[in-house]
Amino acid sequence: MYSGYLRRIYIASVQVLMILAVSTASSAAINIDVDTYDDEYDTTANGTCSLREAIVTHNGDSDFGGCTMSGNGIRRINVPAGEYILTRTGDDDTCENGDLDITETVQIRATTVAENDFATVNANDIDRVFHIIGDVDVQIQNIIVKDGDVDGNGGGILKTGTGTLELDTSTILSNSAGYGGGVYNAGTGDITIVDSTFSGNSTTDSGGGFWNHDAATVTIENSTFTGNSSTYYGGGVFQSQGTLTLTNCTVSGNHADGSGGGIGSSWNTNTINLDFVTVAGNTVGSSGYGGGIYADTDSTINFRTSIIAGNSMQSKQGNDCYADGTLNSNDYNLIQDTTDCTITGTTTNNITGQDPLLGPLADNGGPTMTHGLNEGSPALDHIPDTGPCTEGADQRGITRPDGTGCDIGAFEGVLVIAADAGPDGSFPDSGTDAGADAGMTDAGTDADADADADADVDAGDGGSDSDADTDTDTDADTDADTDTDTDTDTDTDTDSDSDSDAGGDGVADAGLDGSDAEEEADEGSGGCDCRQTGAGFSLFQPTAALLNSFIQVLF
Ligand SMILES: [Ca+2]
Ligand SMILES: [Ca+2]
Ligand SMILES: [Ca+2]
Ligand SMILES: [Ca+2]
Repeated sequence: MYSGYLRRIYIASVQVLMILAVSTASSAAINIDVDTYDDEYDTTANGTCSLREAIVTHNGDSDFGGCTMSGNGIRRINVPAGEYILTRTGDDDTCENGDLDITETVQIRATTVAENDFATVNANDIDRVFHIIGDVDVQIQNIIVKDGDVDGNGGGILKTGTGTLELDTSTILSNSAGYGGGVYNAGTGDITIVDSTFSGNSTTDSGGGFWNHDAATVTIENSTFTGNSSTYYGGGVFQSQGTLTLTNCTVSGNHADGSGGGIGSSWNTNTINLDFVTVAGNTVGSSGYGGGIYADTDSTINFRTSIIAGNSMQSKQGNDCYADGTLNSNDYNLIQDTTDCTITGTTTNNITGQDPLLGPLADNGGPTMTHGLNEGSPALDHIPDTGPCTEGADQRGITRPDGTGCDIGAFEGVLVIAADAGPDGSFPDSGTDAGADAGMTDAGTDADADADADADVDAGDGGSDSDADTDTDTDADTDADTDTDTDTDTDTDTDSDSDSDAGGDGVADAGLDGSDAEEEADEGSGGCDCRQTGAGFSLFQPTAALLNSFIQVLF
């Protein structure tokens, strides 16, 4: 689904990962290789080693269930790509049933990584997925943590203790919990999250995607939170203690019934830092303040070089932001709507009241989804390359700056939509119309800017389609071009011919070339007989998803 250039970047990245994986694999490790997708817990070893049994083996430092420890060094569980569905119901902390309880330092990683081919651990709503207990260090790499469900803390992952947790190139997907739908931190150890996605997680309290509840230091880089929801604070991210820093991250399309649709903080003294972050399209319900970000009384949110735009509240205050505590600007932000939002700090080079012209959340290259910047965005090149441009690459890994300066937010560069103009029946074609056609922002050269609402690709007009498309085609012709398109040409179309496909060819009137005997006289003042192009394109209706797949980036 990548364009050629991005595919090459992706393949190159995978190759680098593979090289790293090989080099890592050759380093000293106590390896356990999982070799069954079944959720086994065999007190008498049966010859196959499940993920659950592998964790038990490391926890107990003794071969179990068919798993065999080998080597020495760091502890590692190698998990082939595919889906591992947890089926053993029951609530314990011994890893026999329900969630996978980890009580020993370990690295769990997928071993045969390819595009869309990670290892999925699916709790199938019987319990959470991973429960990290005690002062142990855990690394989870290339794993999709899916469909955990608990009434308590952490639907996907619950972490306690003073050890560290690293989530690397992983996805926390569709988990639900009472507190912290995706991941809940109840320990003081550092948490690092890189190149990961939190999507579709939910909670009946706060922290739809992630809740940092303890005095931990949380570092999140190059990651995306989208489609998460909470009943109280923080649809995407919530913090009630500690320090949480988001760098090169996207927080998009999350919802809280309470305050902080994208990011919220409350309860105890805590600090959130945003650096090159895009917070867009998040919402709060009728009791909520701050559709994008919300800082409660004891909270400070420091933000710089970040976009906060297109978020909305329902009936309280602060579409993009709201502070009962402190929203401290460290400059070079773009805040679209500052109504009811008190911002302190350095605001000299902030942009306010402007639309950043974001593209849709999409696969723009790199391991996570991002919002691209359309041409003309005020966020482009706003940050001088020296000084405030502290990040040498964007969320995708694209080098900053592109152009004359660094761009505000998580994405560097200009989105360009692949040419799709010509009525040549192929896609993408070689035309120059990069137009909207399916609701996307027109970045192209088509003079009419694709303002017509019809579904045709609107390219054959060469910019001459100035009619208002109200043609109701009152003529009586019954040939194939009976105007099934929705254009509504303003010409009055007095064509009173009664041709009934005089050409006899049963196909759309070939139009203005004079070659078809049924040539109509209703070209109208606009000069565009759109019925012809409409008929010609009836076989091709590009979807937004298909268009998204052809988004490219200018370098
Ligand atoms: Ca077994
Ligand atoms: Ca447990
Ligand atoms: Ca358990
Ligand atoms: Ca730039």
